[in-house]
Amino acid sequence: MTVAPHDLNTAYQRDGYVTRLDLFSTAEMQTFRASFDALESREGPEKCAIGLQGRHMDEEFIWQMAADPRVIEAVSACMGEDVMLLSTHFFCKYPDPDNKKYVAWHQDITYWGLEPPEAHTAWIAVDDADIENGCMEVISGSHRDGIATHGTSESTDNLLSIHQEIPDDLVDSSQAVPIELTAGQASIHDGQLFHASRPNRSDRRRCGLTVRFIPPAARQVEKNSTGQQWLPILVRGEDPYHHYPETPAPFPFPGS
Ligand SMILES: O=C(O)CCC(=O)C(=O)O
Repeated sequence: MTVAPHDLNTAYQRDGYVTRLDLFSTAEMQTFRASFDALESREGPEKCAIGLQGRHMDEEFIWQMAADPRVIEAVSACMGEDVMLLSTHFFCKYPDPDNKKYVAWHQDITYWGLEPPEAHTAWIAVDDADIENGCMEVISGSHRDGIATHGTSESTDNLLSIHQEIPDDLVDSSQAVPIELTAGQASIHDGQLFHASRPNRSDRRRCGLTVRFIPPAARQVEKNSTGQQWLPILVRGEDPYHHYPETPAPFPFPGS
């Protein structure tokens, strides 16, 4: 991590996100990308677009990315000492000549069923992500304005699980900040931050691994949007709450 933990925390509290964290080297990313490419050939691009969720439990390379000490350290600098890995989810946007598939403005926390409503996401670039191929965009500081009532998009081209969206009149999209990353870099965003992404207008794939984290205090009070119970894994610090069944790490901790 190139930024001191204190500075990372200050920026995160203020803006609701931090970005361009240099986490994985080019060589490490080539290896991870090759593993993703192999998974993609087995599962097919349709599934890979948004259908690979929670696969850190059976694909070791995903666990290695998600639980890497550099990821956990950066996340911990943002959210605190006690960290549970909630889930992982690829957002893989393929070249989209019809300019259709997008992610609507939303706040993650509204559909995860957590109380208190706190979660944090590391978005790790598997491929370079830029404006042309539909990188994530955020509204800086929007995590401080509370939870917005979400509607449902008329279009099923909104890739989100239940097509949720913040209505246009609640988002000043002229203030959107593009989160451009090169492969191996990551951003971290607060679960209450407004974020979205536009269609992939390039001829390049744009794949990112989102890794979701919660503090142990956040218990599940409702099913999440895909109807599941979460099974988070403690990856740093202590869990004094025991809200969840103890779930062991599926593979050895990276670097152990
Ligand atoms: O990768 C994207 O385009 C959107 C990611 C996202 O919505 C999320 O991390 O919750």
